[in-house]
Amino acid sequence: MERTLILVKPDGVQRGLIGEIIARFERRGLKLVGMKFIQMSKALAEEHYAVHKERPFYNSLVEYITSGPVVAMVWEGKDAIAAARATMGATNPVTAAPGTIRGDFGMEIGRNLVHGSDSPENAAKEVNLFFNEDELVDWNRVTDAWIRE
Ligand code: D4T
Repeated sequence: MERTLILVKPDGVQRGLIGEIIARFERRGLKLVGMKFIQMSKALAEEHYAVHKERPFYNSLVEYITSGPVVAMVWEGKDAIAAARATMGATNPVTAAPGTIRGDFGMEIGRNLVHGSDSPENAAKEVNLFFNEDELVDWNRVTDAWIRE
């Protein structure tokens, strides 16, 4: 079973899309194992986006992700990382397919509503960055037999 860190970014929160975004992961069949509503500190944002430190858009990324509260979540499932990224759509909402979160609600790369881990290594790092082990819930979902073969 794979886990992935998903963030509803400040634009998703401000635009009242928290429920809409969560519903898409939930309906897909991913299982929620952790969730919190937080204001990210600059230090947390800099660590989260450390891989982009040398990119020209790094400062605006940090400013954007700390500009208001975010919803941080851990979702679990078989191929959870790829499934979540497919549900989110391409990084740039303009090219994201209709039916995806970014394709349905976004217009610009700098306001792309959600973050999702892009590899198992990064997912492990990001989950640890946002959650302590005791904040993740191990639970049995009664519908699993109808979602997984
Ligand atoms: P995140 O990390 O937000 O889920 O986005 P992606 O995983 O889909 O995309 P990414 O790591 O390539 O980019 C991280 C973040 O930077 C913003 N960005 C990216 C930007 O503002 N300008 C750019 O040219 C690029 C490539 C958008 C997402």
